[in-house]
Parts: sequence; C-alpha cells; structure tokens
Amino acid sequence: MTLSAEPLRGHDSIAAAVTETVGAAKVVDMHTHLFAPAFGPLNLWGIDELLNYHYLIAELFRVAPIRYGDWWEMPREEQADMIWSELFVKRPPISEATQGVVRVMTAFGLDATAPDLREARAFFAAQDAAAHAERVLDMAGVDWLVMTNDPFDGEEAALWRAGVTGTSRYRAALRLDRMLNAWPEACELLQAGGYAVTEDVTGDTFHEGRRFLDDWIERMKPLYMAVSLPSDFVFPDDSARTRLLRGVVLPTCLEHRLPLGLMIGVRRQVNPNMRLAGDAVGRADITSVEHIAFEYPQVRYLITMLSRENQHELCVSARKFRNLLPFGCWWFLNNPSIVREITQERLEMLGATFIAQHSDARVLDQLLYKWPVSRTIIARALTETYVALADAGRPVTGADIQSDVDRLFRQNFCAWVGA
Ligand code: HDL
Ligand code: ZN
Repeated sequence: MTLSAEPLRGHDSIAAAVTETVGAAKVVDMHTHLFAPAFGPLNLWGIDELLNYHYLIAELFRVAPIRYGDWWEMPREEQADMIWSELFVKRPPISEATQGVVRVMTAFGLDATAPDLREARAFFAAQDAAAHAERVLDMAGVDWLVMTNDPFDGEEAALWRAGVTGTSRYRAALRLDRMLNAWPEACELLQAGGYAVTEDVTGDTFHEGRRFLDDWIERMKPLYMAVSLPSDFVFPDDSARTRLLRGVVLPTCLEHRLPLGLMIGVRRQVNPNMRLAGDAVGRADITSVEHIAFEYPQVRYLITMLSRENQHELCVSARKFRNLLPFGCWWFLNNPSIVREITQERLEMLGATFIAQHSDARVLDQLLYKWPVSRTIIARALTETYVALADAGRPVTGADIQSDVDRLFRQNFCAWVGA
C-alpha cells in the first residue's frame, strides 16, 4: 500500500495504513538501560540475561518457595534454568514479561516450548556481540537509542575514562540519581574525585557540582540529563535536592542547552530482599512538576510518571506548560492494557505532541518484544483517533498518518534534544 494524499475510506483502510506505517517506523528509543557492545560486560544480551530480568525474578518469587539468600547465591545459569522451569515449563508464560521472552525466542526461530535452555544457549553462544547488536536493532526497527549513563557507577565511569564512548546508534544520557537522591554518598564520591563539595550543600558546592557535570558532559556528550525521583518528590522545599537542582542541575541544563528528564513516582526498595526487583510505585505530586516547569520555563523537560493515577493529570499539566514533553509508558505501565489507555488520553488531550514510547530495555534482545507489542497497541489507539477524525468530516490520508507517526516515534524527541 502506498501512503499518499488520497483520503482513506473507512475503518479498515485506515487501520491498514496505520498498521503499516507504525510497523515500518524506524523509531528512536529515547530511554533504555542498554550499552553499546564496546562497554563489554555492561552490554547484556542472550537467554540467561533475558531470564534474569528483574521483572521475571519478581514473578519467580511468587511461585517458587526459594529463600531470597539462597536465590542470590545461585549461579546465573542456574537462576535462568529455575525461571525457565517455574515460569515457562510448569505453567503457561502468560504474563507480559514471560510472553516477551517467548516473542524473542520466536523471533530467532527458537523453540519456546523447549523443556530446557540448551538450544537457546547454543544459539546465543554462536553470536558475535557487535553483529548481534546491529541485527537486533535492525530487526526491532530501532534506528538508534539512548543509554542511561551513571557517572557514579565505578565500573561504567572507568570505561568512559578509558575512552569507551557511545556510538551513532547508542547515544548517552547523563543520569543524576545519586546526586539528587543520595547526596551524602554522591558528595563523598565527588570529594574523592577532587570536587570541593560539602554535604550541607554550602561553600563551593554549586561551582564544583557544575564542574563535575561539565566534565561528564564533555566526556559523554549526553543528549539530556535525567533523574528518577521518588513518589514523595516535592519542589521546591528545603532539601538538598532542591538546592542541588537550583544551584547545579538546572543552571547546567541552561548553560549546555540540555533537556532534563524527570521520571517520577518510584518507591525504591520496598522489599530490599529483591534488590533491583524490589522497587514499587507511588502516586506523585503533580504540582511539583508544575512548580519546576513554571520556575524554569527555559528548561525543556522530558517527563514520565510511574503511577497510572498520575497520567491524566500529567496530560493536563502538559497542556499548561509547553516545556513539558511527556514520554513513554514507564516500567509498571508498560503493559498492553495501560499503554492503550495512556496513549488514547494523550492523543485526546495533546494531539501528537508527546513521545509515544520508550523500551526501558535492560537486555538487548528485549527490543524484539517491547517494540512490537507497543507498536501494535499504539497503532490501535491511533486508528481509533483517525477513524473519529474521518467521521468528523476531515478526510484522513496516508501522509497524515506518516507525519504523526514520525512525530510520536522520533521527531518530537529529536527536536527536543536537537538530534
Ligand atoms: O529508573 C529507571 O530508569 C527505571 O526504568 C528502572 O531502571 C527500573 O528498574 C526498570 O528497569 N524499569 O523498567
Ligand atoms: Zn529506566
């Protein structure tokens, strides 16, 4: 089907055009935890990493009576074997995360009904990391992606200092969680690195904190800076976080013309026994988002919230502040039923002025389910929208659909970050 200026007649022709256009879109995946192959062990891929995804570990603990301590002492392959047995063999893999692994295996022609992981392990063992990465991005229709880069992570920082960098398909985002959520720890690390900062955020802390960010911006060339914030995030208040935002982070955004990613609504480590799988969600205060958008109107914010209850009010706030660009259906929201609801209300309230989705992938091969599933769901919401427009009396063309799909899956983000 050629997408043209000819009006599309009726639901089925609109649905077909939307499905084709969304399916063929070369997306920009603007938030992931993936690393370019040059980052070595940080580049996670293959069946053992897929099965050790923290989403699946959380689901394993619901069905296997294993003690937390015993689990964390197990070798990775044994952990993967147990997850495969408990979640894929002993019961049908019907959850979003287990279906995702099935989709990945199917994409590579592997038997998702296998009783063990021998075939899958042999397949991945035969792959070259760099070639596999290119192949998976191409199969997933990901033109390029953005990593999550933490200067406070010793292993990652050492790689950057040794000259490892992003690539044209793996761009950087400078992550500020430890600076803004764990200042005492970050303060010690900065002091050890020769930055004259103080725990009470006085003295040269603003100057030295900005020098630290300048150094990492020079090294990483990030497209934006980002931070995940707790559900009880308040701005402004008398906390170190507010002082660091006002004195270090936001001035740096303005000086370097870098957007700031705000990812709000996490309740970290509600069950520390589960480690990365131990985080939960909480409804956050949308007025703090409005305060920071109002106080710094020149800063461009990428904004996503973790609670379903915050989604509608985020659409309202984005209508009030044009420097708020909502993005994605984050983490616990990245399920078909909720992606559909969020996308529909964003289209109704924002038109095509948001970023439809990001994968949040931690394991390279997850792109082969996170993007196909999102494309299908988002296409359904778009189809409903265009059918309503045609019904309202405005003919819809393939060119209309292409222009909005470009906005939603890459152009809104690229324009925001100047990529
Ligand atoms: O803070 C974040 O960027 C979250 O996406 C966390 O990394 C979370 O653990 C995750 O992987 N969600 O999908
Ligand atoms: Zn993430």
